[in-house]
Amino acid sequence: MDHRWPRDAIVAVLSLGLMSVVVAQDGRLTLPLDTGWRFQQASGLLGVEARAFDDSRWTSVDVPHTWNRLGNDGIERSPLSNDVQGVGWYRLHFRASQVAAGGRYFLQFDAVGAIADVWLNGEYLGKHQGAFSRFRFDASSAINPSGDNLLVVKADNSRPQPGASTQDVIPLSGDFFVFGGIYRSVSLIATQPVHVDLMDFGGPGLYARMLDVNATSATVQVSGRLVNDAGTRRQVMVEFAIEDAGGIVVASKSMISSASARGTVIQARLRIKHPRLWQGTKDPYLYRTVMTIRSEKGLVLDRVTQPLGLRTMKFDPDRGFFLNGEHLQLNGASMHQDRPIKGWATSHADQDEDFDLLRDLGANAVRLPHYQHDQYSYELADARGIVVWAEIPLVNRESFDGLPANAALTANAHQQLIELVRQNYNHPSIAVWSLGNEIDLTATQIKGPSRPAVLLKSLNELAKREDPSRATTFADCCEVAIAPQVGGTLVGAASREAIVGIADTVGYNRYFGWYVGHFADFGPMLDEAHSRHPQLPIAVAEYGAGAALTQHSDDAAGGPINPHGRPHPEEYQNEYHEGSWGMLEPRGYLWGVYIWNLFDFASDSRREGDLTDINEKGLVSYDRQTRKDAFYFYRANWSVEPTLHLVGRRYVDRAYAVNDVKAYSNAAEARLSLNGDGLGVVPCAKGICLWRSVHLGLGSNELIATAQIAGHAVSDSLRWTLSHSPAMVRIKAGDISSYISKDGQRYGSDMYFVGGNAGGINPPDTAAGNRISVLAEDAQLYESFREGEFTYRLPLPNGNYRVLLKFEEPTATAAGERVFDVAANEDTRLEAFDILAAAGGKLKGVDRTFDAAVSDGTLVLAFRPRRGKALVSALSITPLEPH
Ligand code: GCB
Repeated sequence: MDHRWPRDAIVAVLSLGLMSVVVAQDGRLTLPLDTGWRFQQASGLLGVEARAFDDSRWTSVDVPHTWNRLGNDGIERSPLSNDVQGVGWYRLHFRASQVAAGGRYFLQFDAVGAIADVWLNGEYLGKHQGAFSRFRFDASSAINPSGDNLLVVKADNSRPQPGASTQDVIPLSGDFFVFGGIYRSVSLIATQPVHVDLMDFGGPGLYARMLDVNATSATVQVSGRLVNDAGTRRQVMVEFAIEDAGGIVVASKSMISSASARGTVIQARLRIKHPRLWQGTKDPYLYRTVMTIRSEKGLVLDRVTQPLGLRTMKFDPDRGFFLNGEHLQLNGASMHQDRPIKGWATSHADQDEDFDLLRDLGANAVRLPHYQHDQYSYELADARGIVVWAEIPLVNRESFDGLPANAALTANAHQQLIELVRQNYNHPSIAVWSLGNEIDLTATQIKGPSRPAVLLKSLNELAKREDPSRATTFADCCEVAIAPQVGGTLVGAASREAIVGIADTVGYNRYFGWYVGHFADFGPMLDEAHSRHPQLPIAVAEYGAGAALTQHSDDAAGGPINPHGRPHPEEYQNEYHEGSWGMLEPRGYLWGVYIWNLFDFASDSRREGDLTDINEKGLVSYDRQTRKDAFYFYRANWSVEPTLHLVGRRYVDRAYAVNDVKAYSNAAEARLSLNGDGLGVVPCAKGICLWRSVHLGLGSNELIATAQIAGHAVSDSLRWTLSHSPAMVRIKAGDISSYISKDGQRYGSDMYFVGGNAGGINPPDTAAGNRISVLAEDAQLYESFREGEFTYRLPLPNGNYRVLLKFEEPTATAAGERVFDVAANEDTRLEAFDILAAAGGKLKGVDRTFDAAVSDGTLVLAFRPRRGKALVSALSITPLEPH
């Protein structure tokens, strides 16, 4: 582990003349360079690297820092947003002092988005292309060890496009915002001339590979890269040791080596008897691998410490994932690295919180997409026993023109893969290296020139060379024809080059019931994929649905949803996850499932739900303050922590008096009360407890659920209000959302129906300019409908009612094409009704009214076709006498 010294401390130590003592003990020193920067977002500046350049008007900043800011203000983009992608300049003055004669200095950047050019005291140190990996420059010749140093960094996150500085730097595209700036820490590392290599693609220079791990012994091969910058050959002592968590050395080996300028790889095999294995969340036990270089006199010249977790990981195409020989179902979620206001410039505390939420969900796995995350995240995964999917930022496409990736882009993808692997090689939590995500999303068909397979194969071979011990994977969007059920057409039916099977495993990104088809398509699609690739371990790398905290539905099955628009009722996400998990959970061949996404995240192409610039598929809000209902569905299914959560706490002002009440819980059964009155005990199955047809009273209603879970009494409560008489029901048929009519009446979203299909005169994703309208005083009330043969079973107090039905004809062009009856409690009230004839044409609103009596608590309205399909747009049932 690096020894971090406050900037003042190192100077103080040096000036006291104690440096040699410190170096002798610790080998290397790290000087954080996070504070005191000057910053300016500007393209076209010249001479910024020169000492004489005047930055006095620049902004004072500390890093981590980004100039970009994304987020919403209400439903709109925040006026404080800054989505400018281009150049930002940073300048820092700092002092460093001589470590020892001939000492070496390295500047370390933990990440700069997306391209960095670096100058020290006017000398150009180099360029790094890639927004996510750590990189270092040898600053020994440029540094002024005893005086002032000027460090200048040009960060460039220009939007990738042909001709841009980023045109050959992955990712070329993606559903996430690439923040610009020095968004992770910067430090100066001082070493002795003989040291562990720091110029190994940002890696630690010390790598431990497990050769054989079992309960009785573990054999670990350690490799250390030794560098001598002294100019003359030197004999040194290299010690490799494995320490347990308490710092006790459990295995070690020493050897004399002659350190040469070109660098020497030194290897040793260490054996640990009766090892304590890294057992995931059960027991994430960590050892440490330590490499120490000593001078002939025994002084420590350098020391590097890396995490070591002893474990085996295996993937079986039929039985899934195995940790240390035992089956482990990987239940995971993905998370991006951004936060409101801070963007990518997050802190360790932020990452702690993210992992706390992941654990609270009950997950034991994480996909860290679509790029290399901060070292600290992988450290957290090690420490908490979370199995990691790590990934390079090869996203959506390999070129702009559909041609195969060019040499420069291929080289950049290779560089970022080597960086990912070397920098994270020692994290026991990492199970797979992902070579990319949906790289053929924009690919042309097989006859076209795009060849994602060529790039993927080269990356796969590289990953295998770099790390033969780990499996590779890839997140697939578009494999051919594997969902025959979806709307009768083949999903991904365009012939594409086969890329599933290039990596050792695959993860499917699929959104049935969101972008395509229905949740129920997921199972058959996966079975088809499994039988197509019987030897390939398969996972689900993404599935998810958007959820807005302020948008609600009475019945998420009541109407279609526009995945690319608004609204995105929270209740739909619940249905989506209940339905999808029902497909995934029984399929034991899946080696893992990853929800997309644990958190809402910034994506400037999105205007969805109740947000702008945010992808709101998270189970937790962007600010991490609100766990959406669906979070608790997984907690109930995945976590052993007692969970009892009443669903719908944000949908307070209810449209209907009679609702099903649902709780997510891992209790066997739960009890519900309404305003103090018991409503009974229901069993909870697969995480869901359901009380049917709960009648709310006018005003405020308090619901309290209670249960016993593993000897703990748990409870949850919420308040729902009903602001109209329970003897009144107004329904907007075929709509997932409620509607306030022009005369101020509230129509709830479609509910209480049995059968029929939801429809509308404008498909949900119709652009504003292309929408058609109905001729009616309140046109919107007629735009959606329920169609087919269907019934409404309306819970109402006994009494007499006026029934008002609203119709419009969306498709028929002649009278007689659509003819149906409407019966109230089996009494036909509209006979051979023909909307077109009654309205005098297509797309014209027409209403019908009749009275009906309720004597057993339910009004049944049956819509029965005679010719074509029956249809209704809105229903309004009001009492004839006061209730
Ligand atoms: C995907 C992508 C991911 C997107 C996600 C979505 O397939 O891999 O980057 O964010 O879908 O939300 O559409």
